[in-house]
Amino acid sequence: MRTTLGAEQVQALTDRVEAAQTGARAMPKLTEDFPGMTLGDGYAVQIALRDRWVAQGRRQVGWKAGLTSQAKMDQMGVRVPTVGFLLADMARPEGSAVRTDDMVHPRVELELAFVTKADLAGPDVTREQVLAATDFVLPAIEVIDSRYTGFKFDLQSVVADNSSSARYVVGGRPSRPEDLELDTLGVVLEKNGEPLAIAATAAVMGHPADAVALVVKVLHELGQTLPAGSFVMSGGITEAFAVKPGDVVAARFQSLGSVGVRFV
Ligand code: 0L1
Ligand code: MG
Repeated sequence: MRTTLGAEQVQALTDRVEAAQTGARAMPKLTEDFPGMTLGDGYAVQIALRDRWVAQGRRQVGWKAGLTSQAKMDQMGVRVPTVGFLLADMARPEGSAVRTDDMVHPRVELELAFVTKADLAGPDVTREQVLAATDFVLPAIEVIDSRYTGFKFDLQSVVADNSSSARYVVGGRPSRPEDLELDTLGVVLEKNGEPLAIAATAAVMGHPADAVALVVKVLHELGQTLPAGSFVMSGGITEAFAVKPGDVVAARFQSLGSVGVRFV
């Protein structure tokens, strides 16, 4: 990927993103100060943040695909799917109370998560290769939190902000991919007992395994691979919905069960 920022600028922007994330503070888009920033620069900041946190002892468990459904792209006005890293300490237990005071303006998404059993690498991984490399899938809720003012950003800025990654919750029944049609699973997202959105998993790039293939392709462009044992969230099936203290969210997946969480 083409980059324009020097190492010092990448570190300075990494400091800025880290401060916004850890302090739950909204910031202007990075492109306001660096209008020539490229997508490659956004990923350079994201990977620098990942490397910094891993060096501090935080453990990476995998990756997420973002903006993989038409509903999400329409909602955010961005046309290209993105990737973000997931750390073990971003996970919250199913049914637990998730704090909102350490986030800027959290939103929830309902996603199909994959756990892999074989390495995946390269620019042209197929849906079939992803499915063969998948140990099991399970329902997940992603809590995203853009650190940009008003949840408004461009592609370069959102990638630098780790594609708005914040928290995630998994639950339901882990299931083998060969036992299911992963593209035709119906899903319902409920908030406070009311259905907010009803959709099917095909909304994610036609098939959620294609989003995992896209993650592998982007990782290849960044000189990385997806090792066996990775946890991958394949992207929101519907648009994202804002949550506030007191809200209870449940994601119900056909054949896979439910996952729920409440916000405090
Ligand atoms: O998980 C996602 O789809 C988030 C991607 C980044 C854009 C956003 O914050 O909605
Ligand atoms: Mg997501």
